Amino acid sequence: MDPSPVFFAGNAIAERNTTSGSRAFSESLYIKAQKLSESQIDKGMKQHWWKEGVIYQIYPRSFMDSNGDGIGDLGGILQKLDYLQELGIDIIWLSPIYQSPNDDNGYDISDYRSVMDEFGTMAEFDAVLEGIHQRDMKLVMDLVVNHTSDEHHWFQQARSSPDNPYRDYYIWQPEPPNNWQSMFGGSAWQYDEQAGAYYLHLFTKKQPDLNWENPQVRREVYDLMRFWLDKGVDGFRMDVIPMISKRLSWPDADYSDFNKVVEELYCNGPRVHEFLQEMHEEVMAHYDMMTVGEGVGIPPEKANLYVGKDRNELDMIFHFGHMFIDHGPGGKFDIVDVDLNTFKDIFTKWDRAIGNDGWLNIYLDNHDFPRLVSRFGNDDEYRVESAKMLAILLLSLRGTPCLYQGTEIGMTNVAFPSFDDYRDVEIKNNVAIWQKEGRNMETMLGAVHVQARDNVRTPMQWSADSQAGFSTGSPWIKVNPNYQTINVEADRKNPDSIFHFYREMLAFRKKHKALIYGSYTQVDGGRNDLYAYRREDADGSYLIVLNFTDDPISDLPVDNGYTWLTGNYPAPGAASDALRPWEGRVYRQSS
Ligand code: TEU
Ligand code: CA
Repeated sequence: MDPSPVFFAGNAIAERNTTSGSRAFSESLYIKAQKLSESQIDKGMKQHWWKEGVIYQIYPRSFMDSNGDGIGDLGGILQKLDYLQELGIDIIWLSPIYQSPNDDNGYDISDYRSVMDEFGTMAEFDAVLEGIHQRDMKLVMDLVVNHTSDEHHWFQQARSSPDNPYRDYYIWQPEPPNNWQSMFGGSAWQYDEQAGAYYLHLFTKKQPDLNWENPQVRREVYDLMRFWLDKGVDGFRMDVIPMISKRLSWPDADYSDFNKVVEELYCNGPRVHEFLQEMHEEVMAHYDMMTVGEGVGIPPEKANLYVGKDRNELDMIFHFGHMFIDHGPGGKFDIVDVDLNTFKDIFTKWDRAIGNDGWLNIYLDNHDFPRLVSRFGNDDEYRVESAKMLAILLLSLRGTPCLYQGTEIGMTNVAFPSFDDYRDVEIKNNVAIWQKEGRNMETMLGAVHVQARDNVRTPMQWSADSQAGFSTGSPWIKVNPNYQTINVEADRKNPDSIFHFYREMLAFRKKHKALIYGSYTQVDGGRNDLYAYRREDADGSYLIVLNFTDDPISDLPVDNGYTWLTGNYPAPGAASDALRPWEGRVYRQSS
């Protein structure tokens, strides 16, 4: 009997797991203490700062407002660098801060070499960079070069005439050559009056795709990368990088499976590896830097083509398996139920696919997806416990962890009562489409509560003061009403808080290198309530057990050979004591 209970189906409608239906525990899966032999340890596993460091993502617009205009800015980031150092992170990834008309909050760039006015000045950027380096942290910038803003001077020139030297920077067609839809809904082809032609935009119509076939475009990109690297930045997160090479025969798409379209038509185009290798030779090879590709549309079996150690392309990617996990055939607002095994299988499959050849980034949320505690935990009764348990997961899988602002205090999704409270262009576009199609808008609002990107874009909750201490003015998007209980000030004061747990776990990870370089083996035997895995290297064998339910789990096959090292509850009386709701433990097995 295996009822496959629903693990999650969005926060509001989740039917929580119970342990009652779970499969009997298979003891044999807990392999007895066995140190890996010398030959099993990959001597070629190179050590790097970007494997050992932990990344913290800042979404500047929502992080901290220093001048009361309601918009987060560089001055605000500068004020909070001590806070980030106290937390114990190593690398900051800054979502775009470049000049932008903000159709997509900075992911539509009109000038790659200047700072958005709302965010401050280049002098302030330099101060932030210096402040980060003084604190022994690194800075990774967002590189958004699949597309620009339509307000970029390249596009302005390009549309002005067919003979303009910039014309060929973009992708023009006399008629839409296929049925492609943009990632945000609606046709991916837009007619431009001035140009008298259609251009391709895989995102909003204010984000025309660049034509990477043009070597001049590629040179421009390499130049702007060098501009920031020469200033001293330590690397790039590369936005939708698998999309840069297009399939020039423009095949039609079959939208009965949107994810398949993304993988097989929008991403992994014929020249993507050639372009990345050229970029590596021109740029990456000349700096001590890191790159992380947004690996949208990359299936596990293709991952090492991007990150394999001899490929000279990227250092690591973010994979999307668990981010698209609850997307139905109709996309993200067509939500499907998921069970825990599907979730675990994704990590196990990816770890195996990467092996010792490449490297992965591990993340459970970011500026595009719901809050991890609302999605994978229980953001109600067990918010604190489940947020801490997910911290253990995030910091003990094999790969460089990335945490998103607010995760360290267990910020949750928000459920605004009206579409008018939402700011994201994705929601606005979809609302227009749904209304036209006469769909039930109440149902859609429910789906938005679960999936909206604005769930993670509400202002960072610094204190219980007005506007959560984010701004003295009126924020560009409303604060989550739960800020009076969930905020940094409260968490810093409370030694049992999520914030302090993150600090401890970050330090713990640094001390136990097997959690960084050790092998990963899933050992829970496919139970629907528990996620268990080992991390092992020559120095030790660690067992991580994570309870994903509101109920205790009592049949843990852990004996005297296991020592509890850390977890999100006080130490158990005996190592084999039942796991409490949403409890996570890290054991070391004596040899
Ligand atoms: O996201 C690309 C992407 O494919 C998805 O994460 C997408 O935003 C999501 O599925 C929509 O629900 C990147 C950025 O992270 C995102 O913020 C930008 O909007 C997008 O590219 C365009 O630059
Ligand atoms: Ca501001």
